[in-house]
Amino acid sequence: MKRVITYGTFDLLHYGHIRLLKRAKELGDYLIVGVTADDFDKNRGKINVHQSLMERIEAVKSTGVADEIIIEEYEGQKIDDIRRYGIDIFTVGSDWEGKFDYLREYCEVKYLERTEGVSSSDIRTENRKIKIGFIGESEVVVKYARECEYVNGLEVAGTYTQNEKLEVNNRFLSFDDLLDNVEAIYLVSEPSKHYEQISKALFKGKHVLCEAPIALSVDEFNKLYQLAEENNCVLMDSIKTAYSTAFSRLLLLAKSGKIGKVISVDATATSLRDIEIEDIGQTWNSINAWGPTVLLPVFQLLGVNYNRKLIMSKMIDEEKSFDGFTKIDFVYDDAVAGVKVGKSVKSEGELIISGTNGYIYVPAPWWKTDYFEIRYENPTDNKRYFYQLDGEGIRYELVAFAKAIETRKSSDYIRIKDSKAICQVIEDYYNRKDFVELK
Ligand code: C2G
Repeated sequence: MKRVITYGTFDLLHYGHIRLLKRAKELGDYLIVGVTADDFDKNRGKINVHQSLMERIEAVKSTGVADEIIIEEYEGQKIDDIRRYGIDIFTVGSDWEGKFDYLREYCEVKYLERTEGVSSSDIRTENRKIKIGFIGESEVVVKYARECEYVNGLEVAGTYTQNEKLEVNNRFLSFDDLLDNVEAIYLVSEPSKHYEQISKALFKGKHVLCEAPIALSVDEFNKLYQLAEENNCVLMDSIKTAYSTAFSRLLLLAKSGKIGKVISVDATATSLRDIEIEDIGQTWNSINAWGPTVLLPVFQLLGVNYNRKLIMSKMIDEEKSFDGFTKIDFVYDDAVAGVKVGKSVKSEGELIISGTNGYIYVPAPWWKTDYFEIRYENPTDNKRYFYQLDGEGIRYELVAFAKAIETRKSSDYIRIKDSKAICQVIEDYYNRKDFVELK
């Protein structure tokens, strides 16, 4: 009996895939199909896969062509599989011509002609790309626009910035002009402008991805969400850390009891900058620049219903509410949290989640990490975790935004209640509620 194996993502199964599977089967008597695991695809840069592993497996199964389906989870697995299943022929489409010649050492390798004119990418975007525009004064807009290149469903229309020094393609002369030429925007303007700009965009039916915080008060936040709903638009907080694989995995591990019961979450993020007094008002203060990021693990692990908090700030400019450093302590029924942010104070940018059995340690800069450790009393029990992180998580965030637009369903990486709780902390900071000023 001749045994054949083939691999693929098989996202949104189409005629091209089915033709390949049928021809693969005809090469022998028994066909094994390896369907790629989500992580495997993410690691090899396939970030736009629409269907889950289970959906893709079901689709392959429903063709009735495969005799057996396996999951492809790691690099190098093909050699293992060929040996394990006693494979005679390995086959894939001609788009891989030459790439798997190294397998000839283990079995016969055949490239089958790819079916022209059909691809998952085309089906995904229905031949349509979402036009996105960028608004903001910092280098961040350039970074985001660049990351869009990795996201199939998005097309950069241009940027509106008052910063002459930014090197951007296709500069729009006004905010309105930009809005009229796009379907969605990414906003990284100074937070005091968010409310007005987001309202304007939503009124015109444009989807918004906004660098957190979305608004400076809960009232404004609620109004914006209502407006988004009325206009059938997506409104999403942009906190790139939420989309990093390492970060979402460590949350899952902490929630599944790997370190016992979580008792304390401590997060620090600082970026020391020379802050010119005349720039204050244009520049993000510490709480806006870093607050949403450090608050994310606190709210995602301990929830948003804390009993008490204390905000302690060292001001650079009292009148403009510009903090050079802020520390916030939270008290929950059964746990505590502490966050530190700073633009005129430097500290170790680490995240530590302390539990009754051990702790999770994420080294600086934890907000863009691909690595963390779980540490125990007995160091031989310690475990290290490594993950791929492309583009600081920005491209995964853009994929989530594009997906949210297509499905009109907000992504669940950052829950609305977390976004709202972040706005509440920032509102309290501005209102000097639960607040102590350091002299
Ligand atoms: N295919 C095809 N014609 C198309 C599209 C795809 O013949 N129009 C083939 C591909 O060449 C591949 C299979 O269908 O053999 C599955 O395609 P994908 O889902 O795109 O998977 P791919 O990324 O090619 O994964 O380890 C993974 C494998 O190496 C291949």
